[in-house]
Order: sequence, then C-alpha cells, then structure tokens
Amino acid sequence: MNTNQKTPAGQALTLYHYWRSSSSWRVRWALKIKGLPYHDVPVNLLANAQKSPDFLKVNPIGFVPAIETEGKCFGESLAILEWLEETNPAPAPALLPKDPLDRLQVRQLMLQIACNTQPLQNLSTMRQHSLDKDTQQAWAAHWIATGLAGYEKLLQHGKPGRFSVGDVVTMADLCLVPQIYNARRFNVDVALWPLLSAIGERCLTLPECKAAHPDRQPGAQLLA
Ligand SMILES: N[C@@H](CCC(=O)N[C@@H](CS)C(=O)NCC(=O)O)C(=O)O
Repeated sequence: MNTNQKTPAGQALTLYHYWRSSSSWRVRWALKIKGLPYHDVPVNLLANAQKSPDFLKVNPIGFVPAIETEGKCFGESLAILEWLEETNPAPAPALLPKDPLDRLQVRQLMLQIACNTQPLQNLSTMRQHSLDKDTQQAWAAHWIATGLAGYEKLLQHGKPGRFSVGDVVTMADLCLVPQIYNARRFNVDVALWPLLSAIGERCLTLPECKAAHPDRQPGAQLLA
C-alpha cells in the first residue's frame, strides 16, 4: 500500500519490509487488521540492502521490518505490534485478549516463534552456520520443526479455539502463520502438528492475512 494518509491516531507510517520476511508479515498483517494506511518501502534482503548505509540509518542493526513515524524509526516486529496495539485501541480490533492470563499465553506463543524459532533460521544465522545451501536447508528445517513442535505442545496445554488463543486472531497467530510459510519453504511437513496447521489454514482465508501475504507485496515477482 502506498499512501501519505494518516491513521486515526494521526500517525503517518512508513513500513520498511521485505516481501518474504516472516517478521515483516507479522507487522503488515497487524496494520491490515487495524485498518491503518502506510507507505511501503521494500528492502531487498537478497541484495543485502538491509546492511546498506541508507538502511542502517533506519535500523542500525540491519533487520527488517522497521517502521518510521514522526521522523523516527524503530525495528523489532513484536515491539511494533505492541505499539500499534497501544496507539490504536477500540474500535480498532484488538490483537491481545483482555484477560491477563490469556495475554500471557499469547505472549508465550509469540516468543516461541520470535525468540525460539525464527532467529535460528534467519538469513544471517544460516549464512554464519554454512554457505552451503543443503547444509543451510537442513539447519533451518531442524530449528523450524523444533520450534513448531513446541508451539503445538503449548497449544495442547492452552486453550486454542478457532485461533491460537480462543476464537479471535491475536499476535500469536500473527507470528505463527508466517513461520508456517517459512516451514513450507524449507520443506518441513506442518501436517505433523494438526492444531497449528488447522489454525494456519483458517488464518489464510482471512482477507487481512491474505492482503499481508508475501505474494501480494511489492517486489515479490521481481525478486523471486
Ligand atoms: N527480532 C526481529 C527479527 C528481524 C529479522 O530477523 N528480520 C529478518 C527477516 S525476517 C532480516 O532482516 N534478516 C536479514 C539478515 O539476516 O541479514 C524482529 O522481530 O523484527
């Protein structure tokens, strides 16, 4: 989406992202759920644009996504999700449940993906492990499978409904679905985990999730 429109909270948002970045998809999906307009800046990870001097002025640690508002830039998708939630309360749909224990569970699930899974299969981690594509593939598949198996166990001990916690999409789902997409890229069979794969399929039918999908982003065809 390319717009100079402001959000109801008066925010002019610029999102720096990469079409196939799972962390970027989390934020895009949140923006769509909240109905917030934003200006798009694609950052080509395959060309290492995230480490370019221009992008390092946006996010000094060289990761997407990053969001710019009021002339300031911030990275870390989960921090951005929390900020969007705080600054865009009802009537915008909530991304966290009201009940504190449900919130705790959402955050536990988010971190299972964002701390215990995604960083281990991130581009720079894989490259540090090996420059051999097959070795990278085996490494990523191992950590994604370990992470998703853990997520399934947490679901079994929690109270999933139509989505990861109850019947409303939360930040946990925003983390899960992009990770499932990565699992498929690395040939991990998500059917091994029936709860999370059913939730993932259900999410993919939602218009906001579809609109945030990698295939619908600028640069997707050019950079594939
Ligand atoms: N914890 C960060 C992770 C960000 C991250 O790992 N981004 C990846 C794309 S999903 C990236 O920019 N990788 C570039 C690299 O590894 O050089 C977040 O949640 O935003």
